[in-house]
Amino acid sequence: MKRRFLVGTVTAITAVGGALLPAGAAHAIDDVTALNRCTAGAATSFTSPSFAAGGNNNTPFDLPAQMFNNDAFRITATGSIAINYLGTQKDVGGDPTPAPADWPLRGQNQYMLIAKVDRGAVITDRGRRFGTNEWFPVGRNSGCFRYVRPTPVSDDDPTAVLIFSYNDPNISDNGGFGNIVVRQWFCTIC
Ligand SMILES: [Ca+2]
Repeated sequence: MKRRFLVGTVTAITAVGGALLPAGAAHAIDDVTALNRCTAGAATSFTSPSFAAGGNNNTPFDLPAQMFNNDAFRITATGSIAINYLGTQKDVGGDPTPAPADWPLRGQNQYMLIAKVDRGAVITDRGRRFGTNEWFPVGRNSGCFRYVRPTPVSDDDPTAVLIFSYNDPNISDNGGFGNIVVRQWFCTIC
């Protein structure tokens, strides 16, 4: 799958990444390079338009240039959802109360925006690893995180999608939507 390499910004992004690479860079070095570009606030390789993630369902987002090993991401969100039929509003950042064990993401803010990947895993800026289909915290700002994947994107193992939901044990009585923007920094050594 060569689709990414048709994107015009790749050359410029690679040059920025290369400048950050020390001599003799090995595979592991690139792990922090895309992440460094994210952390430094460098120009993104891709920024999505704002899109809605409904409070009462799971919303998939398919990256147009796919998700490659060592890509970095940062997701921001605004707005609020209704978390019950009474219409009680909760910001996408959720409540500071940690969610109990039977909620989708134990120990994180109740009702916050959460996400998962259907292939591969993510490692947050705090070093926490969330595997395939494990919800990870997003809220108003996910911070920079790295996507990892042991096998390349191929027809046999196609691209991953990000899936958004909310840290609520029952999303079926929810309403409204959060507004999401996904930022992506392409790996230089994928
Ligand atoms: Ca609910």
